[in-house]
Amino acid sequence: MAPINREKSIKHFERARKSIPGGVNSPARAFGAVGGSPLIVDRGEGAYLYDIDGNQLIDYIGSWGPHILGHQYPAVQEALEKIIQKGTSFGAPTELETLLAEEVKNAIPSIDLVRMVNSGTEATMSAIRLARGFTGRDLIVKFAGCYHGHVDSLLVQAGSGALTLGTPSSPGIPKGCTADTIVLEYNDAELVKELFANKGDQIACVILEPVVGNMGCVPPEPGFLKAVQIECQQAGALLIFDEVMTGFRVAYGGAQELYGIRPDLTTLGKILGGGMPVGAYGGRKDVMETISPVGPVYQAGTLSGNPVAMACGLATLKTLKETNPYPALEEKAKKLVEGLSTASENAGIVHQIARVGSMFTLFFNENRVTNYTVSSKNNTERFARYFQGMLDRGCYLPCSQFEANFVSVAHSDADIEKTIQAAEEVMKEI
Ligand code: KE4
Repeated sequence: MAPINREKSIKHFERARKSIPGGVNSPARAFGAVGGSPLIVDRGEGAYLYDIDGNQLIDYIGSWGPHILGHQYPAVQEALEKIIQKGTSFGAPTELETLLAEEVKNAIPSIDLVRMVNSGTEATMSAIRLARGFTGRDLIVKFAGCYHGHVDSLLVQAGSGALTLGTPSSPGIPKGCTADTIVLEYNDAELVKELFANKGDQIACVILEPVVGNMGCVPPEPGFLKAVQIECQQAGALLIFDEVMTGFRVAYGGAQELYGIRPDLTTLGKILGGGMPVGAYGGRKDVMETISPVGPVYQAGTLSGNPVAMACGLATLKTLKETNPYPALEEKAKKLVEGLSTASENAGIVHQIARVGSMFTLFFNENRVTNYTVSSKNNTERFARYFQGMLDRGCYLPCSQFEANFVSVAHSDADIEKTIQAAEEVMKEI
């Protein structure tokens, strides 16, 4: 079959590289792991992206998570067209911020108070500072393979061995920024218990993705989240669920609704903004009242709670609450991953598939992926061939094996069928 025409994208990307580092405003979009130039997108409509070469692509990235309703969902567009008549930003409180905060509290009962920021990174950075300020402790714990944004203290790669004091995974981060960051293996409750036995009274918080999306989709093993929560509670450390990706995705109340765990703090983003730049952190009243101006822990933001972004997020959350698309999303995503798995099996391709609700990853790996040690053994060369083959058949997947795919309300049965058909062909040639 004829590959899609990428001529204008390739040409424009060369122009972009002359003004923007690597031609992108976020490295995740650069096709670094799959080769070639990224497609330059002209517009999104429903389940589709249209690039500047006029290709229609079934979109399984959804802007890396926000577009659970699909692109240009009518109620969201209407809310945006209405709010823009009033202006864009005032640097003063608006009613919309309160309305969205109330909707977050309604969706996520563990949140008593919530502060809006402008990205998931800002949310996790603020939550970490708050946990340290509230507990008076310095040590923080994260898990290899979990990504929480480009926060200095969280850009840490696990060294060898199980219990590792973090070493920065990027130049520009002083060792002091990560000296108090401990990195453990996800889904290993024994390591968590061992750490808390040794250092529990020094630990400010544990931050984790309750369903990991950033090493590919990795669900928590039974009992893991509860074990972490018990260790935190016994030691007086805070449990932070980073639900930037899972919030309003795997359930309206996020992974904490799905697994019945109430963290002390939750970070949010992506769907919360409906495609506009919004992040948030919230949780226990006594903890959140440590944040300025009520308490001494400082955090601020010029555009935090921006009315345009609030309107977009509020329309998105109201639609999700009123329409409850989750059962249908579950069925649609289940059908898709079953088709992808059958296509892989028919071609004799060793693979694993992990799915929680409408987020999933097809791994080219011989073993079930439960942590980063296993995920790091993914066959990334095969993934690159799979990605390009699917793209040439009009299916736009996340451009890394270490990401999650997202199904939206807008994906039709025909889109799912077309995707499965494409996989049937591609798996035979990779
Ligand atoms: P942002 O700062 O990119 O809004 O959010 C950071 C973040 C925090 N926590 C989790 C669980 C996240 O997944 C993210 C961001 N996710 C990546 C993709 N997996 C965003 C894509 C990108 O960096 O361009």
